[in-house]
This record gives sequence, structure tokens and C-alpha cells, in this order.
Amino acid sequence: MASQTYNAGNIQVLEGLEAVRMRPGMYIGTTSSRGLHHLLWEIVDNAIDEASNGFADEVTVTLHKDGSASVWDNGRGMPVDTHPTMGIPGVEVIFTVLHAGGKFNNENYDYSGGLHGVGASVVNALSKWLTVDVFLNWTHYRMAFTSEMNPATHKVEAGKPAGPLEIIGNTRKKGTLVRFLPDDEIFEDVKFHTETVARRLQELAYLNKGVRITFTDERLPDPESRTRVFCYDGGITDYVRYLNAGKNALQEDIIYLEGRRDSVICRAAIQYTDGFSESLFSYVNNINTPEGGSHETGFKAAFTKCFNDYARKAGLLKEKDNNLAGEDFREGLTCVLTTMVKNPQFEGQTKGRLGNSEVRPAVEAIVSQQLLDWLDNLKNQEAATAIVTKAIRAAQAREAARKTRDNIRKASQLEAAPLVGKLASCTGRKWEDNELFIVEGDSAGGSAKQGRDRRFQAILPLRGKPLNVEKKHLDQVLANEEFRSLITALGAGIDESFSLDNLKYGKVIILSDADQDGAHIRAILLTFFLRYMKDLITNGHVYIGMPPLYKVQKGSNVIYAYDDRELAKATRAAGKGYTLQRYKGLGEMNPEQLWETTMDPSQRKLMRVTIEDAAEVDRLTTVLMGDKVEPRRDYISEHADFNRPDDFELPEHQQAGRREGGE
Ligand code: 2B7
Repeated sequence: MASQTYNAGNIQVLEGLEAVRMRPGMYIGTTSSRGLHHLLWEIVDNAIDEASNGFADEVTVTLHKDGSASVWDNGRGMPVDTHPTMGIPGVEVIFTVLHAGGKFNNENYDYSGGLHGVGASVVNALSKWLTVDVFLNWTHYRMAFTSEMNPATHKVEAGKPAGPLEIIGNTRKKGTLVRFLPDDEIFEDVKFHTETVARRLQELAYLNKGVRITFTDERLPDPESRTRVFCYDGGITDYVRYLNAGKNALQEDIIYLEGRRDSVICRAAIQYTDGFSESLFSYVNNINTPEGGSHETGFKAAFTKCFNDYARKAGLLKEKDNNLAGEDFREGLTCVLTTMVKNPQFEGQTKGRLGNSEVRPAVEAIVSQQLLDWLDNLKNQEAATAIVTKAIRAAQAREAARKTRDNIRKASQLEAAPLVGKLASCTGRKWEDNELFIVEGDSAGGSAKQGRDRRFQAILPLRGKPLNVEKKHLDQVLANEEFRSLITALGAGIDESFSLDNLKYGKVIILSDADQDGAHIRAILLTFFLRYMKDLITNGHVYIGMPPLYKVQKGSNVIYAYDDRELAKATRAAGKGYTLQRYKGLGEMNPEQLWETTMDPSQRKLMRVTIEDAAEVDRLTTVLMGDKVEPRRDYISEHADFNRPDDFELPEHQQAGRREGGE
């Protein structure tokens, strides 16, 4: 085997990869399902880099039945010639030397994605095996790597070449094919998630105009639905149209800006809707930056200034009027902003913010110049006027809401009067430990109040369906009794004045029936949190409680089942002569049952609400909660499965463990 021929320098190289297995979290953040997917993104990003730098136009991603994943691009093919200083083939360097990716990137590409820039070697280190096929110079090369235990030392040797670089034969193809099997000794869960992969590939296809990404999941039973192709000749313009599917666009045309300054490339696609929320999604080198950063700051500054100047020139703002605020111009805005940056620095808690300070003036200059051109164009005058008029109305609504909000804030601080008879508060003093259950209906609310542990559990019953806030201004939301109670109960303010510092509960748990009405109420509450208390969700305070669907009883032996699979298991275990009760709503449970099944922390199941993909959450929220009927009907008939998703299945203590792994 090749290992015998290694010199001292190479042994050190191999030790490097073992470090990855010792502390995988350092390289991929986590060994949870998210970390597993990072492996795939790392390889996909290399393929996309090859495409976005103009060397490839096809990328294929396949999930295989044996649990492995493969990625192919029709680019130049990874270098196979001998590395000048290391004396081993280029591919071997790429897959066995830590951070080789970074060095190669700078030489070979102007711009490069990559989630942590950790490179292909980390994927190799965390895989049971990995193979790479290179199609180059009419020759098909192959090299294989494995992570196996050395019987002499009883240690796993990570990502070792299984043999030398081989020539398989002649080929007319060009490109690189990488296939790997994630190591089940490293990852808690080694199953790739079809929809997670599909969504990311679709996003990449939108961000990389014209690249054809074919995704095949060979594990799916139905051959018809195994393969999906993502390819958008309109790029981010198509992306904005897709995001706005559930919204009413104010103008048909999408504003498209593009420019380059020094090494910064910036593109933006913009469309206004009659909605009230701001949907700005920004990317740097194909990586989402949910926390914004210097590119967003530059964009916003240019946008606000150009439109204010225009409003004055057009006489829509008078001399005595104040300038409009940036947020007024962004009400109802859907925008995808992408930037290509050399050596991007990602900052913030989740590395979701661009730090490079040189990017701000570059983006500002590009957007200003492009937007001025757009505003100068005669055919855009009508659209520009509509945007300014909308912003003026937004400013007025903002002022009205500020007054109401200040009143509410005073009310919530000074007196809890509006809550009397509604909220059953808890006695505990530590906010982190306290839980607020938002319960659908007065009868379930009554059971919850009796069944709870009043030391740390508070109950807020909801009467009827709350207001759908998706198409409401803040002042209308604040006029709604149910939401006022909720805002007062949480004690943390709302919208701009929202602050986790004043939050009174560590967990906010939505408890609604397992039927369509319950799902609607849950969706309304989540929409409210998303639009007005987003930090509550992003900081992991929002949960969905899971009441059981069935009770299987035989004698004194009771089993609760939370979905159909569990029901089958329970009835099998019970054998003959059991009684089955199907719970139609929370109200059917007595206080003890509700405590046992849904509220008792040692037994209940909770699902924590997260926002993995902000653009998709925004799109689905408007599709499902907005006022356009068509897209909603299409979505529901396509996804008409009201069964519970897999995520619902872990009991809470297990979920907590998984969470720790995920952070
Ligand atoms: C940062 C490293 C990994 N690389 C190259 C050249 C082409 C190339 C790659 C790739 C994923 C799965 C199939 C450059 C870059 C290494 O150096 S990686 N194509 N595709 C890829 O990984 N796809 C390259 C200069 C001249 N010739 C080839």
C-alpha cells in the first residue's frame, strides 16, 4: 500500500487529518445533521466555484442508496500532476492536506464560496471512504481514500490513500466526480435530508445564473420523482419572482442592478409588493448572510439616499418635510442582493455577517450609480413615484404605530390589568426556567391551568382565531385584544422595541389541536412571532407542544401515541382486548392527562422552532398566510400531508441533547 512509501513530511500531513476526527466541531461546527450536510455543501461549493468562475456549466448531485453522496461538475478537472514541493499528485494534496482548499482557492479562483473554507480534506477525514474521478486530457484518473482502524495501533487513520492515483482509461469527458460516505462513527445521523439538499441546490441555481444543477435521490421509491433539475437563466431576478409568488407585486418589472468596483462584484434584484414586511436576502460568494454586514449597509445607504433625493427632485417631498427613513423605503420590498468578495470575513455569533469594511463603499457606489440610471429613465417614472408614495404612507403608519406602541409599553410595565382573568402566571422568579403555554380554546386553557406545575408554567388561553397579521400594519396588530395580551404577558415589547432583555419566559410553547384549525392558529402565531418578535425565534425560545393523538389502554396500562406509527407499535404491544381513544382536541383531555402527555417536561414532546432558511420561511409564510389564493391552493395540494414530520419524534430530553450538538 502507498502508506509504506510515505516520508516523514507526509506522516505529519496525515496526523493533520486525525485532528479533524478528534474535534470535528472545530471544522464543521457540529456533528448533528447540519454538520453532515456541511460535508456535502463543501464538495458542492467546489463544483459551483468551478462553474461560477466560468469553467463549468453543469453540476450533478446524487444521493445513493448506500448512504453515500456524489457530486460531479464538467469543469477543468482537479489537477493530477505532481505537486512541486510535496511530491504527490494535486488531488492527493487537495484531499489529505488540511486547509489546502484555501491555498488552491486563491491561486485558481477569483471568488470562492465554502462555508468555513475547510476544504475537501475535512470531508475526506470525516468519511468512511471517498473516491475522486478526474476526467482531464482525455484520460480518466481515479484515487480512493479510506478512514480505517490500524490494527497495530488501534487508531483510526483518517482519509488515507487506499492506493496511488490510477489511470482507468481514455475518456472524452471533462470534469471532476467526488463520491463519499459520511462516517457513522462521527455523525449522529448519517441520512441526508432530501428537501434540505434540494432547497440548497435550488438556491445555488438561482444565485448562479445558467448553471444547470441536476439533483437525483436514488433512495426514493418512485423513479419519476427522483430527479429534479434547477436552472435559471434569469438568476436572482427569477429568484425574486419565486419569492414573491404568494405576494401581489406592485410593478411587473424587476429592478436589476449590477456592477463591479475594484474586486467587488455586486448584483441586486428588487421588486415591491403591497405587503408590509421587508424581505432583503443577502449573500456573499453564494453564502447567505442573515445577519447582514458591510454589503447590506452599503446597499441600504445608497437606496435610501437615491430615493430621498429623487423624492425631493420630483416634488413628492417638500422642503419642510423630513427625509424618509430607510425602513420606509423597504416596506414591502423583496430584494436579493449578492456580492462577490475576495477573502470574505464572516463575523457574528453564527458567522452570518460580512465584516470586510472595503465592501461597504464599493457596494454603495455600484448601487447608487445603477439606481440613478434607473431613476433617470423615463419609462421608470411611474414605478418610482409609486415607490415613494408607498414609503410616505409607511412613514405615516410608522408614526401612528410608535404612539400606540409607547402606550402599550407603558401599560405592560405599569399595570397588568388587561391580563386579569386571562393569564394564569407562575410563581418562579427565574425567567429562563419559566414557560408560557399559549393554549387554543378556553376549555383546554382550563385543563392546562389545573394540570400545570404553577411554579414555572404560565397559561395564556386564546379565544378563537387570532388576527392574521401578515397583511396588517403594526397599529392594527396592537389594536387586537389577543395579541395585546400576548405582548403584555411576554413583557419584551414588540417590533423595533422588542428586547429579549425583558422577556419573562425562557420557553414560549404553542399548544393547539392536531387538526387543520389548530394548524392555522399555530401558523398565525408563528407569523406574528416571525414578523414582530423575530429574535424570539432565532434565539430558540419558541416551541410547539405536541399533544398525543391516541390513547391505547389495556387494564391499568396506558400508552399514548403521538402519530400513526406509534399507534401501530402501541396496539401491537397491547395485543388483544385494548381500548382506543382518538383525541380530537386538547379539550378532551382532563387536567392530569394533559399534564402527563403534553406539559410534564420529563415526558412531553416539544419541537423547537428554527429558521434555517430565512428566504424559504418568508416565501412560505406569504404563500400560506397572504391573500393570494392560487399559490396557496397549489402548495397545499402538493403538500397535502398533515401527518407529523420526522422531527416531531424525539422526546424532549433527547432533543435537548441534539440541540447541544447543533450549537
Ligand atoms: C480548492 C480546490 C479544491 N480544483 C482545481 C481545478 C479544478 C477543480 C478544482 C473542482 C466537486 C465535486 C466534483 C484549477 C480547487 C481544486 O484546482 S475542484 N474542479 N471541482 C470540484 O471539486 N467539484 C483546476 C486550475 C486548473 N485546472 C484545474
